[in-house]
Amino acid sequence: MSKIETIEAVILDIPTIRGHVLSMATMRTQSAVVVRLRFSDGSEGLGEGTTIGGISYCPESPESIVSVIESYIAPALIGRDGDRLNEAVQLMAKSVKGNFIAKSAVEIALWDGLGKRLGVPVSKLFGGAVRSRLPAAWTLASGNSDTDIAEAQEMIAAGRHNIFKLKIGKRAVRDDVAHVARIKAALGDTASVRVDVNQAWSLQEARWGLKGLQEVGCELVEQPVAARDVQGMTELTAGYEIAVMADEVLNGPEEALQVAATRSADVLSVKVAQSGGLKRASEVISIGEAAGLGLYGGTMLETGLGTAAALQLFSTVQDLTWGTELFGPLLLVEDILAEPLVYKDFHVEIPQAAGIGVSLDPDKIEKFRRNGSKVIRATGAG
Ligand code: MUC
Ligand code: MG
Repeated sequence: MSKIETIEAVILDIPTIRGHVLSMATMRTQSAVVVRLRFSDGSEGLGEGTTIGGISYCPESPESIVSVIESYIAPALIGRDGDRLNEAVQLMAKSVKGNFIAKSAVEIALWDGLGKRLGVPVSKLFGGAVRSRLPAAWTLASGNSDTDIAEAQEMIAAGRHNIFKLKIGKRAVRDDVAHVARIKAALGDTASVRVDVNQAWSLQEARWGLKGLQEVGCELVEQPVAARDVQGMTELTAGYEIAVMADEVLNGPEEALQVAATRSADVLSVKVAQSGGLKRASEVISIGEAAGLGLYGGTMLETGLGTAAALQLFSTVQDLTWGTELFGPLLLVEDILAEPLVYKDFHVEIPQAAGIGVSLDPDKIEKFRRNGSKVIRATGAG
């Protein structure tokens, strides 16, 4: 038995390399919640739960993630057997509704601990990796077309990325389409260009948007309308050739099933945090595969820690049709890993060590720890 003895959660505020302009917020800092579980046999597990733009992306915030872990998840889990991972995950689900990112952070740490105790990478616990690296897209979101073009050209020349996701939805639809057209024309066939609207368009705006985007050679549009507008997403998916991807609507297998049943997307953006953990994300993948939908490895712009966890799962997927966007650590001025993830030849490599395969640099944790953000040593009844 490997009893869960302590659960610590800390917020790190890490500046981004440039402003990241999204339809709902401009990020200049990423606030990541890092979780550490300690077990009675001396083993440890690390996890991360991160959202985007404070609380503007979804109902969870860095502060709520810490508070839910401290006040509700830790008391429910402390004293439980970390080797009985499913039991711990079911207990979390029973004690906490929603709050998928908080639960995911702890669930990742449970998998990391289990993998380390067994001496195998987490990918093995999901049946084994089928590849050792994955394509990684980069997001162009400087807010300026010329800057975005220069940035994309540098990325291509450096062999880092040749798939680009453009963040749009802040300007008028016509201006956004012109912005995408300029970038696609400058990059030509050397790159794949996609967009993410982050729910900003009405259905009527989206009809114009999708028509314009497919005419200028954009391949995919992510969450063009509100997550709750299932009917609108179904109409857009059927009405245009451009691929439509579901993102914010997906909080795990339940919504994946709804997307499949309503044909309200061509592609699922699988996000570990948004799904509520690695296991639920794997269920989203299975539903997508069974329904014949395309799959994409999404990100919540995690540090190298959360990114490594996602890599473990995504490395086991047979056909990740649209690749991944696991570039989170590269958007940060400094990552927090002892050994950074390796990005080369337009791919990111899957860490091979036990657990999620990475360890933290303690100096970086100290450097970016939010002022007044204490290390939580939660205790509770066993
Ligand atoms: C999102 O909505 O997909 C992913 C990449 C990026 O730049 O923002 C995220 C969030
Ligand atoms: Mg998105």
